[in-house]
Amino acid sequence: MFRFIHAADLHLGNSGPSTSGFSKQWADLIYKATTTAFSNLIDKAIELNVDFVILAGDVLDTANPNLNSQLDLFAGLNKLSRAGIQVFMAGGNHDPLDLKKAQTTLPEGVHLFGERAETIPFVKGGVTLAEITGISFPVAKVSDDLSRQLVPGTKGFQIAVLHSNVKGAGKKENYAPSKLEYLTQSGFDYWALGHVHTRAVLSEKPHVVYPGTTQGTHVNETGEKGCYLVEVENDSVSLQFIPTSAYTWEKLELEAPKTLNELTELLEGLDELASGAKKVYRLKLTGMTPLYETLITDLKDLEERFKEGKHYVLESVELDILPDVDLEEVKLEESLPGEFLREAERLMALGVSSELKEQLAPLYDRLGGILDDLDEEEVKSIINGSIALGIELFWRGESR
Ligand SMILES: [Mn+2]
Repeated sequence: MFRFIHAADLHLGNSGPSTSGFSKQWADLIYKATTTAFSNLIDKAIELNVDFVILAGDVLDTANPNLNSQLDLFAGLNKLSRAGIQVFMAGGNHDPLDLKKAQTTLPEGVHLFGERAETIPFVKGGVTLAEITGISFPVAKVSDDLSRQLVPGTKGFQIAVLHSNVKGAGKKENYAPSKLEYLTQSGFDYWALGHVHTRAVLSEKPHVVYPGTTQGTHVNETGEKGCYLVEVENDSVSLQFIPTSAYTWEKLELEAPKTLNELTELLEGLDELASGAKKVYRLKLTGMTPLYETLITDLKDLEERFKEGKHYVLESVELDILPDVDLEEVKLEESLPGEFLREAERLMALGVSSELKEQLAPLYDRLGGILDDLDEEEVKSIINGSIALGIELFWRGESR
């Protein structure tokens, strides 16, 4: 039996979102988060006494890393080395081999794969339990399928280490694309991948795994991030997720408060919502509210006043709100909004049948065949969206 940690996309040196306006405590926590996550990973590896650690690319955030991130990396590698834990590292699109590396040698037991594939045995008690084959990005932009260059060895459990975009696994730029069908038929037992920042097990037997990033650094990287602890016993492989993040991102969408009391309650409740964890929120308020004008006009004050709590900070507050007006009443008014609503209602009654379709015809002609014809529901949803936008513009204009 042996155990290893599979991590990738540590992006050491990435300082996360802007921390302007945050307290020093929060600013430090966010600024140092990628390093904290790395250090959490190392502590876990030592505590669990794993046999080795795999870092599958984008260990550093840039090809020209700052001194601090390089020192952090070497401090971590040294710690693992002293604990007798081997490290197998590959370079990715953010930290390719052509980076201007500090003049230094890697600590004992740390292996960085080169631009040609190589296979290194993992030996325990005189027995080769596994072989680890890997390759690094020679330059930042690789359009070749590097997986084709990796050939499994002959002894023990076969692991491949690669930074690669498996087709269909992520929406990111197509760096070093590879195909899942090829990976699963290549003879390897475990593909230790990096590149996609959301963890995913693409296949079992053989395993094709993205551990995701160890620390979310922007709003699209929500939720707990970390690495996988992999245990191999005979031919059975088990994975356990280990969280490493210093804080997590969360998109909060809440119904806009209707009164000042509700507003206070909502914002004071943010700390409780974090339930003890450190959260960076992007807050979105939605729906109709009598506080429409207040919220729109004084958004900056609101953001500043509730910028942070004990367990959370607000990255930003987004308003997707509407004034709380009685549309039926407005419809009867001899006013521009009244006329607008009456026109919208008229269109709604027409449905797909005539006018709207006529008006949209040039657009459809131009897109020729890309879009299907609109059905009744889609037309209704377009008109409803337009009504909401129109009302919002009328009332926003009024409040200025
Ligand atoms: Mn990455």
